[in-house]
Amino acid sequence: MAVLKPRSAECASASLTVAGQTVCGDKYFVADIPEGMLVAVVDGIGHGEEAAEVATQALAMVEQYKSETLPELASRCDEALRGTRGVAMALAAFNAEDHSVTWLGIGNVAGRIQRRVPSPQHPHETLLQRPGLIGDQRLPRLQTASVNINRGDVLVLATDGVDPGFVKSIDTGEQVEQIAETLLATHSTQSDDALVFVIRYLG
Ligand SMILES: [Mn+2]
Repeated sequence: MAVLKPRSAECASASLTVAGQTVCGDKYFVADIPEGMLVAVVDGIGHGEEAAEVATQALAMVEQYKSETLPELASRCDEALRGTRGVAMALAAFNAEDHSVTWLGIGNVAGRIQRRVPSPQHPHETLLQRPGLIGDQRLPRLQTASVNINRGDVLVLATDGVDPGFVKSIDTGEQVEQIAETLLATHSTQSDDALVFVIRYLG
């Protein structure tokens, strides 16, 4: 079974804590899974300790149930977070066997696949963000989408402390650390916690 070795992907993140708070309520998780790699970005609703706590709780569930399908995983998180303030969440699972990414978004975490070489067959892709909240009773129907991914393509997940215009500023020629730092520096709204997670696929 093909597995994404560390050298098959490059990852970097950058985050910003909103002024007046000491902890960031936006967090990420990344781990190997049998078919490749799983990435999660969550935005704990609100700011400060309580937001950070619910984000940590969500990612603990992601870690525990990382081998399940994305809708199952999101449902597990939703059940565990009932009664909390909830999180927005994006999940992306890389499959190194068929070179695909399956992803799912609930609430305001944006996702973008920026092609190294875009073409009519392989355009840039934007994650469908379903309205809603993980931890809410009224979770929308959990629908995943799958897209192919090619060597050198860059996937970015960003919380809503980052202006959606960030998608126009992704330079796939830069180092992943530099992409993350640049997007945060040029597109953070400054009125919310902000987190950017960047992966370059090298499978
Ligand atoms: Mn936010």
